[in-house]
This record gives sequence, structure tokens and C-alpha cells, in this order.
Amino acid sequence: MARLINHIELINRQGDITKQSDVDVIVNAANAQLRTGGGVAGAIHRAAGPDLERAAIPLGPIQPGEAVITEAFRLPNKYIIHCLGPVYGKDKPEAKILGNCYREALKLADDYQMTSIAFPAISTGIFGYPVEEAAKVAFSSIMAILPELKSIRKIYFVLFGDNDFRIHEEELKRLIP
Ligand code: AR6
Repeated sequence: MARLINHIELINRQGDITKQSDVDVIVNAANAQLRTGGGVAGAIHRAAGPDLERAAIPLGPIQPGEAVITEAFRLPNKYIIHCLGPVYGKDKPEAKILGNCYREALKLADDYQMTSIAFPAISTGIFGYPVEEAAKVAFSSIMAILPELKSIRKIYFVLFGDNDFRIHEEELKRLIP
């Protein structure tokens, strides 16, 4: 399902974020040190190759809610934006920090004049953010910044599991019927 708002399409996709060859920028749910790590970060670093960690580490440590950009190396995209999401129950206020991740990533991609960006469900894996709650924060933060974006035309969510995909579809439908 795709939803058009402010000339920007919001699209949920089921799949692997390392396989999005038609997208300019992919977003990594990083750790503060910008090291390989596990989860989606591990998958992105493995697919991009060891040059990614060498490029990313000097940009860290980053704070929760912050975003930095690197080349994409062996990935088919132009750039990777690395965001540090909040650890649920520890980094507070969680919703504000998670919202900052989406906002900062979109601003950065737009500053680089990119037209498309793909997000994973930041913080909903190892960092423990309940996926329904995170999806609401993600879409409402994205909607709030849409009027400021000049170059971005497509915003994808790439969800690994069936349930995460269904939850994001429901939330998008609820926000933009
Ligand atoms: N494509 C799309 N989504 C994925 C993929 C993939 N290839 N692999 C996992 N996911 P997580 P976090 C989903 O744990 O909660 C790392 O060690 C996954 O199912 O990757 O922000 C970092 O280094 C989940 O829905 O990120 C940090 O230390 C979502 O991606 C820490 O984990 C996010 O799960 C960050 O934790």
C-alpha cells in the first residue's frame, strides 16, 4: 500500500533492507559507537563490507536520536544514514527520541538532495520498543516533517516480519485513510 501526502509517497514493504536497490538511502538502527553490532545493523555492515565500519566509527559516539551519514560501499544505495534509537525503558522520553531519529534522518537525506529513503523499524528489536507504539511514533514524526522536505519523494518502511508489516500497514491506513 502507498499513501501520497504533500507530494511524498509513504510505502510499507516487506523484506530485507539490504536488498533495496531502487532506494537512494537506507537507514541503519545503529549502536552509539557505530560498530557492526547485531540485528539490522549487523546485516547492513555485512552486506556493505568492512569499509563501512572503518568509515562510521570516527563519526561516533552518537547520542540517542542523532543521525550521521556514510557512503554505502558494497550496498546498491547511495548512502547509509545511521540512527541511534532509544533503549525502551531506559532512554527517556522514548517517543521524543525515536521521533528525533526519523526527523534527523529525513532532514539529512533531504540536505543531500536524495529522493528516496528506506527505514527499518528502529528500536523495535534488541532495544525493545513495542512495535505498535513505535509505528505510531514513526509515522506521526514523519508526517510532521513532510512539509519541510524539498527533495524526498518516497519514504519506505522495510519490515522484516509479517506481523511488523501488518502493524505498519494498519497504522498508515489509520493515519491516512
Ligand atoms: N531488514 C529489515 N529489518 C530488519 C533486518 C533486515 N535485514 N534485520 C532485522 N530487522 P534491531 P534496535 C528488523 O534489533 O532495536 C544492534 O545490535 C528487526 O526485526 O536491529 O534499534 C545495534 O548495533 C527489528 O524489527 O535494532 C544496536 O546495538 C528492527 O529491524 C541495537 O541492535 C530493528 O531491530 C539496536 O537495536
